[in-house]
Amino acid sequence: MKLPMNSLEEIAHFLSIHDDFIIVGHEGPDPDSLGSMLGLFFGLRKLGKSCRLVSADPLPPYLTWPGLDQVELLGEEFHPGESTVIVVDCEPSRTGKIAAGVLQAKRLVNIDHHERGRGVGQLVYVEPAEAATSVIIYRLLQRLQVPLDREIATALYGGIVGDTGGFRHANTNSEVFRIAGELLDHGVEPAKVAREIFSMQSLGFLKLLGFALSNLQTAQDGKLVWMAVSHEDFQRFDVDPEMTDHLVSYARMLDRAEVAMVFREVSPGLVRLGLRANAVDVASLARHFGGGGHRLASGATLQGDFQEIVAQVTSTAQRYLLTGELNERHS
Ligand SMILES: [Mn+2]
Repeated sequence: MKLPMNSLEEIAHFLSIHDDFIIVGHEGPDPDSLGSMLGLFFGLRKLGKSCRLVSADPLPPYLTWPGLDQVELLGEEFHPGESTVIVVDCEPSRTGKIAAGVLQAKRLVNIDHHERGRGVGQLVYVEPAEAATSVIIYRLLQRLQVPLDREIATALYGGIVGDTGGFRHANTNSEVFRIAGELLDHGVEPAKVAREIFSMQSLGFLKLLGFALSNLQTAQDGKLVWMAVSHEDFQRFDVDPEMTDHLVSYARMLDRAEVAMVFREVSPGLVRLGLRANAVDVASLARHFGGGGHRLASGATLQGDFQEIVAQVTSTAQRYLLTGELNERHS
């Protein structure tokens, strides 16, 4: 079902007639969230607007894109005052500790590319057909006639590289390459961007990865593969669990894998489930456990005993792979 949505033209017009913005992305910011925030930030600044960047969670330490130092880290105390809040790459409720403040905004704009959940705001543009929110921001800046520069191009290119897995995921299309090509013409250093996103791993993470891989589990002849890392494991390797959502990209390397899952106990009893698939719709699996996301890349957060959650989810996933059916929502 298609919910009412504004046109990009309407979003552009709205941004052009307002002057004071706060841009926020999702909790646990990733390259597309940050790339969208920064691209829009520099673009609106070029139009003479005043603009702030706010995140509820710390930024990935390995990214060195221009403008990241401008991001303010705020929590429950966040209040937008008179500013227009623009939420990018998620729905407003997914902005973490600042969500209550975000939802109090007098004017709220929501720009996203996740499967339509609840786009919320005076203006909503949610287009799941787009590979990255950074692509939507690119189109928006074009409509606003903002010329590209190195700052904007690096941010948007980084966002696209992040969400396409370095132009490898199913969302990679010719349009993505055309836009990326144009961004490269504005001073982006592609090798540096890719290395920062994919290859800057700490020694602790690589050792944790070795541990997690050596305990990899499979079912149905390897069609289903999963990795489970407890809170204790994260502590033992001295790794911040919130910075490890890319573990799933290693699990999915298994040759036969159709669905890959990673369970991370980020704090005692709080489990983040990451799901990836080559063709199977894992968004519905994620929704079954109270989460959401894209058809081939989704996730959920669950609470309870770690081993019980792993057992419950893997058995549901096995049944889902076999029958395509999900039982009633577990509580
Ligand atoms: Mn995204």
